[in-house]
Amino acid sequence: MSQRLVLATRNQGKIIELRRILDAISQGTIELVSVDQYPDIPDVEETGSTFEENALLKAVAISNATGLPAIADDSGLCVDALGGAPGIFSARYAGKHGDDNANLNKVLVELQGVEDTKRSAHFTCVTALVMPDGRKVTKTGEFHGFIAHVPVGEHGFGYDPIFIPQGSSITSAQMSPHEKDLRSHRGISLRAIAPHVIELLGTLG
Ligand code: ITT
Repeated sequence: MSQRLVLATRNQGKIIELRRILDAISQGTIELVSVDQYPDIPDVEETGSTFEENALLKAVAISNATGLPAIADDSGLCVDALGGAPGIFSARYAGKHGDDNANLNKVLVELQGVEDTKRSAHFTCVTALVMPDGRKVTKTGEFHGFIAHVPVGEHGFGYDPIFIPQGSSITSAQMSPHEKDLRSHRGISLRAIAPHVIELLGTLG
C-alpha cells in the first residue's frame, strides 16, 4: 500500500522537480500529493532567518493542516559579490513573488560590470520532512557555480537561466532535467532525505 506525502509548495517548477526526483527514488511506494489540492490552506509566511527554519515552517504548517506527512524545501541563490544575497530573501527580492524574470533580471543588473572571476554563487536547499506526530528530519544540499551575463536555456525555473554550474559551460536551464537533478542542491538534499522518508512513512502502517 502506498503512503500519502504532501508536497508543501505552490512553486510549479519546484513541484515538477520534487515529483521527478522523489518518484524515481520511491518507485511508486509513495503517493505524492500537491498542496494545490488543498486550496483552502493559506500560504505560509517564510518568516525564518535560515533556509532550515523556513523549510520547517512550511512543512509543519501543511502537515498540521492536512494531518498527513509533508515535505517542503526552502532554497535560494547566494551570490558572493552581493554578500550572499538574494539568499533566503530571494523569493521577496524582486518584490514579486514567483516572477522568475524579475528576480533574475534584478541579479543581472546588480552584477553589471562585475568580472567573470568574481561572479561565483551557489544554491542551497534544505528539505524538511514533518510527520503528523511531530517527528522531523532536515537535509541540506548545495550547488556551486557562476552567474552568467545573459539568461540562456528553457529548462528548469527560477534563476536556472543565469546559473552556470561549476565545471560546466552551459546554464542549468540548458541541462537536461536528469543532468540537473544529479548535481543540484535539491537533488542532493532529496536523495539524502529519501531513506528517512521511506522509513518514517513505513511506520504509519
Ligand atoms: P515555495 O516557498 O512555495 O516552496 P518559492 O518560490 O518561495 O516556493 P523558495 O523560497 O524556496 O521558493 O526559492 C527562492 C527563490 O529561489 C525562488 O525565486 C526560486 O525560483 C529560486 N530557486 C529555488 N530553487 C531553484 C532552482 O533549482 N533553480 C533556479 N532557481 C531556484
